[in-house]
Amino acid sequence: MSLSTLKRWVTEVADLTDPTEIVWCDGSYPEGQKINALLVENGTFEKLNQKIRPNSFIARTDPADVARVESRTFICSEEEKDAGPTNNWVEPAKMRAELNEKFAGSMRGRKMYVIPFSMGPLNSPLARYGVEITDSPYVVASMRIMTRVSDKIVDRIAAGADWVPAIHSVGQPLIDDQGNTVADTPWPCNPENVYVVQFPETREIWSFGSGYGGNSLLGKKAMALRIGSVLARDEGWLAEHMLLIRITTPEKKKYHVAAAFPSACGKTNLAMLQSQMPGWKVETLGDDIVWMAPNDRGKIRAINPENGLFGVAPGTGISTNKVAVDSMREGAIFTNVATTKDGDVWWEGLTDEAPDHLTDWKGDPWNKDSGKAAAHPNARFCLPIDQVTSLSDNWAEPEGVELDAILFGGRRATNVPLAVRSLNWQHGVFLGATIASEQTAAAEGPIGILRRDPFAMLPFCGYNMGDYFGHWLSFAEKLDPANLPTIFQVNWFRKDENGKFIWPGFGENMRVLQWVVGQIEGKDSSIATPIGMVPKAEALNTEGLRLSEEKLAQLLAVDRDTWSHEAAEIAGFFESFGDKMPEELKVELQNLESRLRA
Ligand code: OXD
Ligand code: MN
Repeated sequence: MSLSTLKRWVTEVADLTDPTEIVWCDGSYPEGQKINALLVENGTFEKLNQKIRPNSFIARTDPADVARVESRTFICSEEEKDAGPTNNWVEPAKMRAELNEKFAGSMRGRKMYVIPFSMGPLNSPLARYGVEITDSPYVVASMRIMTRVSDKIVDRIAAGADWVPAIHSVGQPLIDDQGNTVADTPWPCNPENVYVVQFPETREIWSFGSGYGGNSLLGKKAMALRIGSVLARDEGWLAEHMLLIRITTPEKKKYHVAAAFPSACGKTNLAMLQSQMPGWKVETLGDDIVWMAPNDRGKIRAINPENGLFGVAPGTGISTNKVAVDSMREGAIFTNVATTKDGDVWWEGLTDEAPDHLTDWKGDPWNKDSGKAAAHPNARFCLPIDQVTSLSDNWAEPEGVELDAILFGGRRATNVPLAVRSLNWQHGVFLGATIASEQTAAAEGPIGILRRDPFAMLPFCGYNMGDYFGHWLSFAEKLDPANLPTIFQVNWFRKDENGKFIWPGFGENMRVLQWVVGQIEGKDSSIATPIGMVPKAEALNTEGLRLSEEKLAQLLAVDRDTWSHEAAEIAGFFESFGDKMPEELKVELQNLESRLRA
């Protein structure tokens, strides 16, 4: 591709959307100052108290534009079977016609920003470039944090680098069809007409109607995961919904671990875990997305392609994730949180007690008797990753870090033990393919109501998940299996008969990481069960925990009856992929069934 292709595309989009002006972003500091000032002037941003929280802002969205819209997210492959049963699909030609109609004149009266960005360090062999066009200054401000925005990317495109085109409009023009000027609102959007569309063959992204998060910051879910997974399939790497950490042992050995969990299962917390174990340290490399590829030593190396954090605020607090709270002391954008009378932020879980006299996320007065949440449950904090106090010094290594282990997890009140080591790569892929998270927390009895969320990628895989499983399996053929990371399954959420969590979680998850490291180092600390290798009770460090022998046994138990039910349920799930389901995983299921019978 070339500069003329990029320029032609920008002109075509401008011809279609009809903005007043085209602004090329360069990623510079003055550009950031200017965009933040404009957002304050527009009423989208409110400046927080600069003494308490310097250089930080709060945005309150339209109450109808508060989350990713999975029902309006589409994978428009040429053939429906290539989107697979887990994605919404519309024929590309039909979708293009609909989008052309929506985008026609959609930027009238607004500026159109062109944002050249890199996912990954610019000079990394794993980096990929994108260009997002948007009519939302909030998107510009957020993309500047979440990705590496730079005019250098335009130079690289001019020199022939590939790039992913991504078009976004809030869908609220300021000039109507009759040519009359319409007043702007602090959070322009068009929630009745949301589209988040990926065209995998042409590697394009089109997003309309929403200004929020993954719907509009197109480097994140749309490019780094949906289009990213397609690039990864075609080029022999993996684009995953994972955190990335480095663990240092008392012997100063370093291990790199990636972990996939569905939303609301504690990815950001694990990424920022503070070890209380003498000599053990955990450092952060990423909290949401990992790209990994074989290196020339035949190992899997990994990068975090993002440059910032866009984390869920509620539940992030001084007692649960102090690192996150310390890291957002300045230079942060908060969205849909509550504000205090001093001009600071607050949300449920930040502190045990809510302060008096808050303004809630909708801008209304709030107090403890209001009977509703002060912050929206999906309220977010957005900050540059280099502010994270637990950041690892190698987080932006262009070559990435060599991965030692991959963890898969979900929220499971029953059935799934605290930790399981896979028997081999193929069995590990089976563990990833069968991740589930309970929709309801109660779920006592055999098996709760589960949503299968394979590899925590259900809303993010850009192609047929059956093919995606096959792609994961192929790494055992491409690389020496001895060089592949060891795959584990973990579950912090098992409950006892009274519905109480058995495991304390949070910082104590370090104890599970210690066991994981022991397994990588070949320690004799696990026993075989039908579902894989589970920690020997005496091998798990429980010193100082109030965890009886009986509770520990409950945490590690593998019940053959409930697992037989689960195996039957997995069989049904696998059937939904028809002939796209890899034989190897059906064999893994049969192996599980026969181990359960043995
Ligand atoms: C998500 C996110 O929804 O990271 O997974 O925003
Ligand atoms: Mn995520």
